[in-house]
Amino acid sequence: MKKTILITGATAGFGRAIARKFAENGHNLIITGRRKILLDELAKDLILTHQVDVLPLCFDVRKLSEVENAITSLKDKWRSIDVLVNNAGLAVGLNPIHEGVIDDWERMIDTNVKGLLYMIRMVSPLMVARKRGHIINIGSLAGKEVYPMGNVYCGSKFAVDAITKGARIDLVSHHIKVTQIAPGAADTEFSTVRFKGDKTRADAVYNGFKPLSAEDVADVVYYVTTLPDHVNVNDLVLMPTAQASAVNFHKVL
Ligand code: NDP
Ligand code: 8X3
Repeated sequence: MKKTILITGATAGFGRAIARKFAENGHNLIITGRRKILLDELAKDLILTHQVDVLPLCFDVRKLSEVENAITSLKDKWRSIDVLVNNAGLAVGLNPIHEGVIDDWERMIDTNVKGLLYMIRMVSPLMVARKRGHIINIGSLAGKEVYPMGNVYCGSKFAVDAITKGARIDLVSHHIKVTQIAPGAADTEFSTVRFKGDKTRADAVYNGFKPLSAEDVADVVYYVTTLPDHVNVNDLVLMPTAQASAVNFHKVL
């Protein structure tokens, strides 16, 4: 069955790979992000390559009015969202808490927590009305374990963990699946964003071991949407084989 999949943060990393994976499998997509050129390029490519319908929506998940406008102005054809992948998110900075940069904290909390909530608040009523749907939140190992200087990023992902559980409880009677996928280290734009464009520092994070790729994560996100109607993956921690915990890696340097 052809589904409609809404993916936030589809201009890079996991989101882009998730969009490709669903398009390869013939599903229609609403893709979002702030970088319009990248969104439009991806939409064009997926339409041409996979003959699916793709609606690019450029907005910032931190801005409630933009989220509201994006969802309320969807034409009927696009309102039947079967899967919402709440992927947009970021870490900014890696400082001990007493040296934390308040603007970094606000960007993380506004994006990872409030942006995710805004999306759920706008999309879940459409699912409730149809008595079907699947919300997939991209959490993190950082939402399971706290690591040195992870303070606020970890806090934001622990919040995703709790919000996922709460949403599942509230939506169970409406036949809506709620899943968290919590990856460990993955090589995307994530570390470049965290280190504010310092590529050398970002690349060093992945030295000496094979991290997850965006495609690894996309495969798992796709998989959880292929299960029978009565089966849900509540929570899935996905790790590189060479990573045992937030701070334990087998590195060969
Ligand atoms: P990337 O930096 O590669 O991609 C992040 C995506 O989020 C981009 O498409 C970006 O789009 C979008 N985004 C960021 N801020 C906003 C915003 N305010 N409004 C709309 N879109 C936004 O990172 P990843 O793919 O690695 O990260 C995706 C998710 O996975 C995040 O939630 C991250 O926390 C989580 N994660 C990442 C891990 C990793 O090691 N890489 C591991 C575990 C979890 P644009 O800039 O165009 O707005
Ligand atoms: C990203 C993984 O361990 O860098 O969420 O926080 S980690």
